Amino acid sequence: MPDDRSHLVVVSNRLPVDRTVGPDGEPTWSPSPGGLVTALEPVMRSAGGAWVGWGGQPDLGLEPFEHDGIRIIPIDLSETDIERYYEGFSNDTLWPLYHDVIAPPSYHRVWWDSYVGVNRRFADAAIAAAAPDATVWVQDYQLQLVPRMLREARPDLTIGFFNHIPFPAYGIYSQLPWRTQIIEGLLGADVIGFQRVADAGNFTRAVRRLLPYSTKGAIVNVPDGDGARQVLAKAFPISIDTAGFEELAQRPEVQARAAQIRHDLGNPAKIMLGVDRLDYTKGIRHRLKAFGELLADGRADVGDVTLVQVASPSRERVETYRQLRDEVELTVGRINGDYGTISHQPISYLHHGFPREEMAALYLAADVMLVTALRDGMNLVAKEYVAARSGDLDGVLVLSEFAGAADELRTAVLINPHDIAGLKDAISGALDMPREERRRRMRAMRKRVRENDVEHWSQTFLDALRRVRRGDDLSALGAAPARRSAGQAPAPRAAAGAASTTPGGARG
Ligand code: GDG
Repeated sequence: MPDDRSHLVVVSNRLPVDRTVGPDGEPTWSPSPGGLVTALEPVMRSAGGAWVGWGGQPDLGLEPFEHDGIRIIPIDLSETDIERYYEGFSNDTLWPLYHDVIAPPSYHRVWWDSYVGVNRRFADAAIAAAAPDATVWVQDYQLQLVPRMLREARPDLTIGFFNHIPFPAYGIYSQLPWRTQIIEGLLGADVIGFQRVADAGNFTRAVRRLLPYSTKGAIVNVPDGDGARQVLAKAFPISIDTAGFEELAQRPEVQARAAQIRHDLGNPAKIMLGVDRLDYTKGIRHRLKAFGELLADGRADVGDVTLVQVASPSRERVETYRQLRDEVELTVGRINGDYGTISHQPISYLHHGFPREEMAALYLAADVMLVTALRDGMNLVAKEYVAARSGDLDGVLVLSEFAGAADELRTAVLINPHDIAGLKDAISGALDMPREERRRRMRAMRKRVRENDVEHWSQTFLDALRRVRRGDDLSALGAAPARRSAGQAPAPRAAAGAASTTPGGARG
């Protein structure tokens, strides 16, 4: 029997494809939208890899299959798994906790038990799919226990983990009843990637607080047999298929569509755009509040400025998300009722997803892009907007400093979304910004998004993984001077063969 195991296996909660059943009752699979898929698909296709993930619906009972050059290995989730592991522990415990408790996290032991069990199933599938000495790249907060499970079963594997969302400061992280198990799960990896330098720092600080392992800069020394192995915990800011997006935005039909959108909105002088999953981390309410006040103050006029808000449906069975939808739609209704005219609505609100071409046309039509996240791992929308505007070097990006993208897109109009007065001034300034300044800012951002595209991101990560595994000198990869909180002692947790803790050092 031929060995169909793969040398590169990606493990993520969702498969990169969505299942739809046609009128003839036959299921078909199409690429699914979303940050992670956008990011990894090109790498996987070129490597002929396997992708382990859930198909998005309960109890599908599917066998592995091939799709567009990628071997798809579906994991079955029952209704109970979805409630406890996915909607519960992943999206109602970890998601709010890791986004700085913007919404209160719920802690339930049955959810945790389900998280452990489902992580085990993903790990087992990856173990079966991986060829000897293969590389397994685990994605995101839903699967933080998988790296250790893989290492215990298959020490031959090279294991990477990438966290797409922020990693919170220890004062917040420490709420988690299972905080040590999660850290131990992650430390099964050779490389743990984060979006921002600050996230990686928060992680290594959590390691020092919870385990008697030494750290040196980005390196964590994890006991392994009689010795220790080095784990690299470092920022690898994710990006987009920049060239693909630039090409899309240059297509004549997409440009024509952008002009049509402006026309259909009643030719306002300025179009502002928000594109988000309908999620409380994205700061949609803050954005609406600022815009509503600008209209109330007479600093924006309904005939002149239109806000297009795309709010893609998300996690609709989680109560916090239902409440958010109600609040957002109430606010949109109020603003449109208060300031709308027969010919103009201040807000064009769209609670559904769009094809990529339409997204690109929206980016091209938007004079001002509003990214007002209260906390966001990266925010690919910000980078897509920049790539779409590479051709005309026009448009203004208003970007929250709480989004990972703010570390790279320094010439955006950076805002604190909690500061409504400051946000109003920033929006007002963006609407009035002179052409030359718009060009200057966009040009600098274009340079950055071209240099760090998704291919660069994945190659840098996979290269770091190879180097750690080979035991290379890691100083070039971020083994900066040791850091430890003043007077901070590691938790007295015995671990046989644990390396000594980092001596003295800077602040935490
Ligand atoms: C997580 C982290 C991190 C959205 N609506 C439609 C659509 N999209 C696409 C966007 C963009 C992606 O989905 C959203 O990515 P974001 O990065 O903005 O946000 P999350 O979904 O929260 O992603 C985030 C990301 O992972 C990657 O690491 O940046 O911080 O939270 O690509 O364009 N695409 C289409 N139609 C839509 O209606 N075609």
